[in-house]
Amino acid sequence: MTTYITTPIYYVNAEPHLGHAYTTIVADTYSRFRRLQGEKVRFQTGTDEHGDKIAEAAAREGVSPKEYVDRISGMFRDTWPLLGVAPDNFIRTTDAKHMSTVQKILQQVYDQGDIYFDEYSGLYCKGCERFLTEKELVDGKCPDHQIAPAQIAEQNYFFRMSRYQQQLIDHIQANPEFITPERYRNEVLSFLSEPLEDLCISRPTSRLTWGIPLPFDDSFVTYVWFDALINYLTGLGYPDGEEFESYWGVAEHLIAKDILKPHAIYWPTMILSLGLPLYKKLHVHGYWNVDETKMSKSIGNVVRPAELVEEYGVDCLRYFTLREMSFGLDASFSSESIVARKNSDLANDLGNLYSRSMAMLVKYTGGVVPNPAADQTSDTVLEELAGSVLLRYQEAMENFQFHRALQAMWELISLANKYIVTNEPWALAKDPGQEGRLHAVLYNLVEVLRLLTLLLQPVMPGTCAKMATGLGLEGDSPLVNSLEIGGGWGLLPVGTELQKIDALFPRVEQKKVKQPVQKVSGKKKKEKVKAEPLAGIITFDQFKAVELRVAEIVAAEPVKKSDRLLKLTVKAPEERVIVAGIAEYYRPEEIVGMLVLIVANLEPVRLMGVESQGMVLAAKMEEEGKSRLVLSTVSGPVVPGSRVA
Ligand code: ME8
Repeated sequence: MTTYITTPIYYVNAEPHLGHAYTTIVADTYSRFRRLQGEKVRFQTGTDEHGDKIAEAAAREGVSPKEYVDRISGMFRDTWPLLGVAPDNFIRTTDAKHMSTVQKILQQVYDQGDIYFDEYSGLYCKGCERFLTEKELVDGKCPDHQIAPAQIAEQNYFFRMSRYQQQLIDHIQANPEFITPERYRNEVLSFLSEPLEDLCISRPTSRLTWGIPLPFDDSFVTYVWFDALINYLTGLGYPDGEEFESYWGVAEHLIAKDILKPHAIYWPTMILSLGLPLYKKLHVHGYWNVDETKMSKSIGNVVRPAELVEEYGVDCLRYFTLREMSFGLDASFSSESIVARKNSDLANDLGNLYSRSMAMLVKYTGGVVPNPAADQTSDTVLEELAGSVLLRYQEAMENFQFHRALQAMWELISLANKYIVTNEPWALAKDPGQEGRLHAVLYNLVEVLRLLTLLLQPVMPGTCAKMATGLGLEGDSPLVNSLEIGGGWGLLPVGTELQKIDALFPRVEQKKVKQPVQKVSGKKKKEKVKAEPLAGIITFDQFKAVELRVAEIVAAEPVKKSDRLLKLTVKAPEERVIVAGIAEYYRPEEIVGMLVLIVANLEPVRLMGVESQGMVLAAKMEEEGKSRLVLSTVSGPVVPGSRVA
């Protein structure tokens, strides 16, 4: 099996930011995952170097376009290794090979009558480098660039896109996986329900010279999109390269929704005109936003990936982006969210599991993988969950559901951390009669670490290389490099000597959030206070006034005439009733017996006719655009009524 995965080739009119980093990290992670599955993989990225935007950026800097594109393309190329990204090919549209193939393709399409000369007038957006239709405008402006497009009339060459409209519709309808997630497929089909206009594919040299000359009329250069999309072929050595043979049939393109139309409409119609099979899949993701606005170089609100790597580490950045964004939807960047992920998911959950387990192995077995065979009371809880996590992981990774794959792995991490607490290896170690059991518990833990090293490798390759060293494995051992060989249980050889390694994820301090300052102004003007997250700093005495307790839910039932509320009877330690807005997330029977945290000294309130004597604490999560409440609980058995300090 083979995989060919591409990113967009990025415009070199500004340096790389988190948006570019995300797409490229996804492509890198996916190609590493396919390699773990034993596939032959080709991963291509590169830079898009012709067109108005680039010519203008060079002019602004007072350098020749060539000098300019060499410099910025170099910045993109140099950024990828900093992010642990290792493409197999980096293509530039100024490469001689690419330029000559684009000309050959243009000639072929022209000769077969799919390109004609005509006069055109339309609304042109420089930011998009394409003509927009009236329908695409919002308040007369391009929604992506917030500028009104210019009315341009000129004679140009056109590609007969309309000729392939029906064939494209049929293909999309017959292949539900062609464009995913589904919302983007629907968007494309809805666009295609109107008659498709032909595509203007030239620019007169009187207006732009920085482009590939048309082979049949040198008073024009090629429209940048017609030039750029062809990179996916030229990067494989089309038409007669060996790579073209092996990889074109399995091409998967990865983009954000900003360039859906060129990839889902221009490109497939171009491919059909060339008489080639269509690409296999188009994967479309959402935007990284800062303060609700798309991160973009033209808006100027960019986050630089190299700086994030410096501050948080490369694997933390990779993990954060893949975990935080549900593929297909928008996500927000903030330094608070990356710090929270690092401290909680990486340092606490994964880092602690690794360091605790390794420390116990050093202490109780001298750092040698013990033999679990003598255990008379063996348990399979970790093994069973590992099996189901492996299946869910593979399915999620194949479907670009990276956050789901990571959630599944974190279930295993969380169970392994609980397994330590419930099995108390330190107590087993005190009793010589329990040595067999101790060894089995430690073996199960070290085997979880090995599996995590295998599964996490596409996301955090550097960390996993360290973890493999710690487990006494060679970096290229199939036990941590092949899902087929390493995906089973009980594979880490007994007697393997573990190695000491540094902490995987040192914690980072959350920077102090500034208290929003409200200016008091004498004028009667309505003050617009910018919505900032409230730091909510309180004194210790204020905190002490809040009485938090552990409560056991002894009964639960829906509150009449409410979809949202459950009436809980809790013991804390006296019995009381609390009304909680959790009916959408929990069924009454599943929470009876649960130990939860409550605020015990709130003034009672009546909710839908029921008096509530307190409040249950829950974490609020945003998942796929919906929020969800998860009850907070305690990690071990606690007497109901205990104070939470
Ligand atoms: O469009 N959030 O190049 P480009 C998520 N040269 N991803 C983002 C993003 C954001 N805020 N901003 C950019 C071009 N991206 C053309 C492509 S391909 C034949 C030609 C990522 O530099 C995302 O992958 O504007 C998006 O599709 C791409 O950068 C656009 O890069």
